[in-house]
Amino acid sequence: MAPIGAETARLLDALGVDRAAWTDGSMPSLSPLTGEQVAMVRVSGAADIDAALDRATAAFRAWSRVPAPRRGELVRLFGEELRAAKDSLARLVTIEAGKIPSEGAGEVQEMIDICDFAVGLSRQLYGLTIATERPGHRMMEVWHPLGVIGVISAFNFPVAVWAWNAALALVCGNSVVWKPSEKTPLTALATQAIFERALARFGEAPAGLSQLLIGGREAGEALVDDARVALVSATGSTRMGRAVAPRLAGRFARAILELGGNNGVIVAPSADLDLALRGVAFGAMGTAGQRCTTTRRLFVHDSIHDAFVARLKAAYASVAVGNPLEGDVLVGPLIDRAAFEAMQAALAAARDAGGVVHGGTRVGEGASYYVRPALVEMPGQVGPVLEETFAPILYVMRYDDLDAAIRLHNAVAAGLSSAIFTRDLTEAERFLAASDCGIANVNLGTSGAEIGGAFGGEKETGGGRESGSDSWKAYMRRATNTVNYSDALPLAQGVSFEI
Ligand code: UN1
Repeated sequence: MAPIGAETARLLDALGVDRAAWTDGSMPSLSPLTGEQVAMVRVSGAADIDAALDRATAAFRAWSRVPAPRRGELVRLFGEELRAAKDSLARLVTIEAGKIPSEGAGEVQEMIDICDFAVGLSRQLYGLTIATERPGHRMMEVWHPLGVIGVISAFNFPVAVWAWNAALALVCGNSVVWKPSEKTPLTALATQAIFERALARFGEAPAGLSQLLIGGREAGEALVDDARVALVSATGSTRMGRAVAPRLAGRFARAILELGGNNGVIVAPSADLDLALRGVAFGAMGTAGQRCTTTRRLFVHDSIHDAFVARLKAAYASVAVGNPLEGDVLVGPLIDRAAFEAMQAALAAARDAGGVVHGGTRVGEGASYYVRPALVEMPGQVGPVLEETFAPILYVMRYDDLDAAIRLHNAVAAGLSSAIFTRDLTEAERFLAASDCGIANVNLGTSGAEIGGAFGGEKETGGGRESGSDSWKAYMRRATNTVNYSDALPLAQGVSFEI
C-alpha cells in the first residue's frame, strides 16, 4: 500500500471505522496531497438510501419525544469523543482535504465548539409568551422537532459543516442523514464512527438517529426529492443550490443553503497595515483559497495602494506551498485537477481583461495539484472578478471614494462575507451599514468565523444560516398556542358571532 494509504488505514482503524466500508468498495478515494488512492469506499445504493430514510423516520419519532436536555447529553458525549479523537481526525482531514495541520485541528475544534454550544442550547429552546387581546386567554409560541434533516456537505469543510447542522438538529429532536462530498468520504466515515461511540455510551438513543450516505449526486438527489426529509441543509456551489432549491420548494420542504462566496476586503487609508496584511493573507491564501469565506477581492485606497500591494506581493512570493505532511507550509494542495484547471482558466480570463497576474503557477507535477497563490492586479471589477473560482486567486483593485468602493463591493452575485480594515470609526460604521453580506467584519478578515454567530449569506449565497445565534430555529417548527381559561368565548378583532 502507498505510504499515505498506510497512514490512512492506520488512522481509520484507530478511529474505529469498519474496514468493510473502505477497503473493497467501488468508489476510489484519493488524497490531494499526492493524488494517490488511499481507499475504495463502499457506495450506498438506492435500496440502502430507502432503508436509511425509513430508519431515520422511525428514529425521529422516538427521539422527538426525548426531553431536549437529555438530547443534549448525547451531544455532550459526542463532544467528549471528538476531544479524544481530535488528533487522528484532524490528521485525516489533512490527508483527505489537504488542509495544513493547524487548519485540520481547527476544523475538529469547530466541531467540538458547536457541540458545546448545542449542549447549552438544549436547555434554551425558548419560545415566547405573547400578550393576547382577549381576557382570560394565554398565547404562546412553542418550538417542536421538525423531522428528518438531510445534510449535504462539501469537501472543503468535510466534517465541521456537518457538525454545525447535526449538533443543532439533534438537540432540536431531529434525526440526521448525511451525504458528504464524494471527495471526502473517509473523514465522514470516521465522524460517524466517533458519533457511534457517543451513542453507545448514551445507551438509549434510537437506531438510525444519524446515518451516512456515501455516493455522488444521486444520493444527494434522493435526500432532496424524498418526502420523508423535512429539511435539506446544503453547502456547495451556487450551481448546486440552483438545482436543489426549486426541487425542495416544489415539495414545500425547507432548505438551508450555504453556497458560493465572492468575498471582498476594503483597506482604507487609516488601516493598521500590518494587521490588514495578515488578515488578507490568511483570508486569501488560507486553505489554498478553498473556503467559501476566502477573500477573493481586495479594494485598496489609492493613498496606500502601492506600499500595501508591494508588501502583499512579497508575502505571496514567499509563502511556503507544499505537502503539509512533509514540511512547514501555509498553503497545501488544490483538491484536484479540475480545481487547478478552473484556476488557470480564471487567470487566463483575468489576463484577457487586462489583469496583471503574479504567481498562480503550478508547483511540482504528477497527480497532485499545488499552486503558488495568485495575486492579480485588475483594472476594474470585470470578467472573472465577478465569479467565485474555488482557488487561491486574489483580485486587487484600487479605489479613491469609500462609497464607490462599497458599491463595487456589493456589485457581485454572492453575499457571504466581507471586511474593512480601518481605524476610522465612521468608515467602519458606513461599511457595516452598507455591506450586503451575511458576515461583515472590521479589522479582521473574511474567513475563520466563530461558531457563536449565525453563519451564512445573502443573494446567491442562498440566504441560509447555520451554526450559532438563533440558527437552531430552522431545525424546528413553531406552533402558536392560544389557551382560553375563561368561561366566555371572546372572538379576536371584536367579531361577533352569536348562535
Ligand atoms: C465553508 O467554507 O464552507 O468561517 C465554511 C470560516 C469557517 C467556515 C467556513 N469557520 O471560514
